[in-house]
Amino acid sequence: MKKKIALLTVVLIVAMVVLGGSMTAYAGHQCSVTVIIGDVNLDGSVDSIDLALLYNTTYYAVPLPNRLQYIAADVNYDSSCTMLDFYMLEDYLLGRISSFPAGQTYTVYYGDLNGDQLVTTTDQSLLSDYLLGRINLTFRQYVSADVNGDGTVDGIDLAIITAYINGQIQHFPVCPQS
Ligand SMILES: [Ca+2]
Ligand SMILES: [Ca+2]
Ligand SMILES: [Ca+2]
Repeated sequence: MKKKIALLTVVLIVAMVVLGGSMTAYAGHQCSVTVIIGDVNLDGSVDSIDLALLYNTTYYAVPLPNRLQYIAADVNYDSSCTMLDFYMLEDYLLGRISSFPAGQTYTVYYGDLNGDQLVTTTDQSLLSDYLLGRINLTFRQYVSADVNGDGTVDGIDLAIITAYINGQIQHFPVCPQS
């Protein structure tokens, strides 16, 4: 009988450690996506195809389908996608420059608008300010704010971020559930 209780205690402790551990991991779970700067078509390499795509976007005003592409396309990091980015990408591909002001890669942490890699009330306030028309969001902020991944930043994203901060949900819909 004593043995059985001891075994049960061990099983309970193991279960608590395993469950507790996974719960902590869940609470801290937050996904990210990394973009290679200059890789406008998001295929993993920076080449002439990206330059052609950037030309279409900047010269003919053909919109890029994915907001992540704007992060990749804004190589001079002035929060807009213009011919200046095109010329800079051209210089890069011709070997005239070896780096971009925007850096080599950028990692978007979903829900994190102020770039501290955490999701807090600061991010919530930035998003409400944007929704109220008080501020603009950069390409990087826009992608991070779209936590349901529908390509638009709106009140639904704010509701999801609020629920996340309040501990009502542990995952953003945009994040893959494993
Ligand atoms: Ca590419
Ligand atoms: Ca730019
Ligand atoms: Ca959204």
